[in-house]
Amino acid sequence: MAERILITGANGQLGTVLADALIEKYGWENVFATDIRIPEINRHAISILDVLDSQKLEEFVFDKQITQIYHLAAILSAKGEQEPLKTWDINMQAWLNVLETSRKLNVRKVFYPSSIAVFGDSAPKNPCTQTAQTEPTTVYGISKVAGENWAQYYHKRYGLDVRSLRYPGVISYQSLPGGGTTDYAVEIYHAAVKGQVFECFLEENTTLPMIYIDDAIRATLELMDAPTEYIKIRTSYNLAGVSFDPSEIYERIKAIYPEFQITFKPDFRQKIAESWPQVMDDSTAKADWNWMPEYDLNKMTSVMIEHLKVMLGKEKSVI
Ligand code: AKB
Repeated sequence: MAERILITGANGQLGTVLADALIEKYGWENVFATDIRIPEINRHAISILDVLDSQKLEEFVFDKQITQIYHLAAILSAKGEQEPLKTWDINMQAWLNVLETSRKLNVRKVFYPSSIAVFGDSAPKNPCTQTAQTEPTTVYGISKVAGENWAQYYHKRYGLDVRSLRYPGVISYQSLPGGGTTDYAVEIYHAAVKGQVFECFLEENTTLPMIYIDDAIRATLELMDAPTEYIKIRTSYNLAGVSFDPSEIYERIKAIYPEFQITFKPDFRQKIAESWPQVMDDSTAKADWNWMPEYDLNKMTSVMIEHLKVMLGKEKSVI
């Protein structure tokens, strides 16, 4: 039987690109990219689906004979702090609806995106190990820890094949992220290509783990394709790409745009960033399902700038 894929939150930074990758792998007729609204640029024929409505979700999964769910809908760390209880409701209830629907309708595989935000001040910063204590400081982080534990519960109790990654900040050119603490590392490239001065909301020496979108998507597909017996962690796997601070990414971009300028105006996101790990230890993912990142800061910067030049109309496509 062919795989039939449901993506929730498909308009988001990860969903936009993951939908392309899944369509390429499984065919457009087998991939259902959904969100709560149709975006201005409708890349994948988005269908409207509010995962908070469990009945609608069940009908959708049943009607379309869904076999795999990628549940990406969530409110991120910085935005979540504006409305903590609403964030908890959305992040948790949607996830419980996905788990329950998957159990009832025998969905074969479920993907849950977790985050470095599950860690707080009690975890080691460099490197942060797979089993480090999870004592998050944000409501987003609290919801992700709870979500990981629910994933493991559904796996142990019902045999549901739920797999999960703790993503670092994702760097992509296809869309702007929204509401995260790591967003500066995408916005800085936009400012450089547009010839603007960049005002950074983190201090210059705030090191955070990041990952280029191609690595993030490949990790997701490789995890989901791995034989079941390889998957030993049923909460969530630490994932690493590249770690840097604002001054390092600025210096890298300045090598390409010597006129580029940055100023620093840290806001409430500084505290969130300081509570997170600086470097992730992803040796368990490497050992269990052969994960290996490909992008370092240099390679990522070149690719980001080449793509953004084309997207922002600064250059004709050579890609
Ligand atoms: C955020 O900054 O909230 C996200 C994340 C690290 O999960 N990018």
